[in-house]
Amino acid sequence: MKIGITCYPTYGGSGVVATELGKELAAKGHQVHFISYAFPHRLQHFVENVFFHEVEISNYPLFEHSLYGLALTSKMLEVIKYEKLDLLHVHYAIPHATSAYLTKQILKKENSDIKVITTLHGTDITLVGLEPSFLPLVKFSIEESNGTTAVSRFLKEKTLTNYNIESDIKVINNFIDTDLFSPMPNELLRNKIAPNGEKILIHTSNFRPVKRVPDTIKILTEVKKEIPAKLVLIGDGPERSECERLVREMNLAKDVFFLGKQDVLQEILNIADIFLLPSQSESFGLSALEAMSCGVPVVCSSVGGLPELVRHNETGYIAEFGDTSRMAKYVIDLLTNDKKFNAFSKNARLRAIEHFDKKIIVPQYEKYYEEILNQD
Ligand code: GMT
Repeated sequence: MKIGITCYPTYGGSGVVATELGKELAAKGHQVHFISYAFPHRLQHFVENVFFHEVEISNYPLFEHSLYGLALTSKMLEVIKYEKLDLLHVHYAIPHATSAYLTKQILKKENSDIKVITTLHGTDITLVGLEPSFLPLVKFSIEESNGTTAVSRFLKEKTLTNYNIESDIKVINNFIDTDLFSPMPNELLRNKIAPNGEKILIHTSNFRPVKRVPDTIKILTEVKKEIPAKLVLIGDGPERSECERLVREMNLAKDVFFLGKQDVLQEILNIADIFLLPSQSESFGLSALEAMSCGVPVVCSSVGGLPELVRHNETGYIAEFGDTSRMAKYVIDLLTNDKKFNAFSKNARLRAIEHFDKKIIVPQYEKYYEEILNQD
């Protein structure tokens, strides 16, 4: 099969899922063409059967604002025609699903067609898409896709109700390479962060307000009252400066490590005892799955798709969003009970392997592609 994949190429979860999917499909013999404004960061180097087509953005002086959606449409048209694609799979509805719709319409005028699948990831539905100016466009673009998938049951239900969508949505969960993200003790790195045997809490995100990163600092403060602990924060984004300010103000500079954007996440996740995800909104929580796959139990909020991923009292703990005291209690509970901690760690790893391994999920996409291609 020849598949075009459009995604945001940088650090967001949707781009990670799209790129890993493309790599897996290519390894299975499909030809994959990424169409985006930059080289997907998880692609890193040459991969057989994978091609990259960069969307060129015109600098014409009249266009004060970037015409990305239109430039993307032009590139989609070009790649579909010349590479003879069977299918276009776009990740994140805005503006990708709309560009794909426009591409389809132009092709129809030329007596040609392309099947479009849109995968909904999160904020395209729960945040940006709900803005009144975007809502009708997102609804239309989803309904005009030949197929739509959502990364959790929560996201499917949210889309059906909030947008009053008439077409069906298939749930295909996010996935992980459980061989790559696996338990690998790294005492050297661990000792650098926690030289006196302190426990290590970790959080990775894009530091957007929905992630509630300051809550991880509040949790650390509570935990430190009972157990010596450190907090490692990975990633970057709009709230990072505020978090750094908070850390200075609370005199925690020696206990909180801001590592910025990191490429080899699995190595750092492996030094952690607990992964924190206190988000206000989270359609799936890929970062939590990455931690679970490394055998790190998760303490998170009860929002969105997180309860579909994290099993309360089994692979981690779930608390009301914003209830940092309860989250801290859960962390202390786990970190002071070795037997329970080891069981949770084993359960977390097992859940990743049994339900979210790439070997289980990628064939679900392939099957769905066949289904859509065989539709009239
Ligand atoms: O939060 C991000 O880093 C990006 C964001 C997005 O909208 O692209 O992630 C969403 O997609 C991920 C991959 O499917 C999910 O694991 C995240 O839960 C989801 N983020 C939110 O819902 C806030």
